[in-house]
Amino acid sequence: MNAQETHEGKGMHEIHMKRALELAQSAMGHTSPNPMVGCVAVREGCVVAEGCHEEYGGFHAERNALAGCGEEVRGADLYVTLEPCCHHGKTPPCTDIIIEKGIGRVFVGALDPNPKVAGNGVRILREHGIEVTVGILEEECMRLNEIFFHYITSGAPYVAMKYAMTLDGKIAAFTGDSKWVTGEKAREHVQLLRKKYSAIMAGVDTVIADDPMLNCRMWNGVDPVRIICDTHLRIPLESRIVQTAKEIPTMVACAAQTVEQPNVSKGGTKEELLREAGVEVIRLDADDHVPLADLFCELGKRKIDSVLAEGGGTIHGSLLRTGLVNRVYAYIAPKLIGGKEAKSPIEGSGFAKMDEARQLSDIEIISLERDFCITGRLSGRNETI
Ligand code: AOF
Ligand code: ZN
Repeated sequence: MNAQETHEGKGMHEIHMKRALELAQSAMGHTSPNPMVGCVAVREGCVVAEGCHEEYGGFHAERNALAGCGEEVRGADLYVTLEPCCHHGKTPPCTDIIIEKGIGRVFVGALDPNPKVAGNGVRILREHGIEVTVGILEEECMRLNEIFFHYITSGAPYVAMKYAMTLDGKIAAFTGDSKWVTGEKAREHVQLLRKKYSAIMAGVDTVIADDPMLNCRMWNGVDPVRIICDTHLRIPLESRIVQTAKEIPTMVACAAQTVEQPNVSKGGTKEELLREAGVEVIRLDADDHVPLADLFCELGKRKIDSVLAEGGGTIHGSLLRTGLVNRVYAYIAPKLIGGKEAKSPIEGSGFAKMDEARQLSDIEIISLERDFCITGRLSGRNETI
């Protein structure tokens, strides 16, 4: 094999795109609702520049890679995980800097579904005589940004349902004891999800029972926005979530019809007291439950691109019926606890027939010491709840 072939082989394109993917992923948790994007410039087989989109509002991957470069990138090949943008957003178009620096060829992972880009980035580059190839490691590039792809095309957050259960399908013992179903490694993996997802959702019963923080406790972590579904505003003012609402964004969703008496001793209504504590109260048009589809719509408007539901069985039961769940993460501990009264991860009334069961696709099984995480995609079917 001569040097030219080594540089040109399909394998080489994939190696460079893999590096670009690695760079993209290094910014996980910091770019939302923007995508994670990585970029590598290669000349004569050597990497001469690289960068990624580091944070929302900051420069894009291409500008971060190329801005400080001169002659060394003239005529180079550029590998980008997402189609370069061509619009003026918070930053100037990436197509400008690619043209300006004299890049020779561009290899793109996946096209950008943002209507402001959507093929126009590639078109503009080609109009300037730059050779563009689309689809290097396309599946990986799309999977990395499944949240962005969903949010930019629907305006609704990407929803994942997460739970941990024993091999006999229980999330706690019949006494309610649930610490811990899975081991440390599996619980560390959950922290990674909390970094990846912009928001975490739980029911008020979980707050009352466990007084959790629902934050991200990993190194270099990012706390998700906490969203509590609480039809009748029962959340305790003393709970750790309310007490830390000034430091970690927190929303409580309740039914519009929830009527509260002023709490004279505490100096206001529950809603007023929650707001004072830093909680955003979202009232939704319903009387005896939180309408989840409407809640997601409100969250989408607030630029929340993804929600990790770590609810109890009730919330998960409602979520399953909405048909709005995009992904499931089921953590499974190979242990048995038994008990008719022991809770399971998805309650509600359930579906009547096995052929109504929701089927997951693109299944991935992750081994986490003694435990497993089974994750897969769910595709939509709507029932309004
Ligand atoms: C790229 N490279 O690294 C990223 C891109 O408001 P702005 O200026 O940050 O633009 C955000 C949009 O730009 C986003 O919705 C997506 O379409 C694209 N993101 N494009 O060429 C990047 N982060
Ligand atoms: Zn850009």
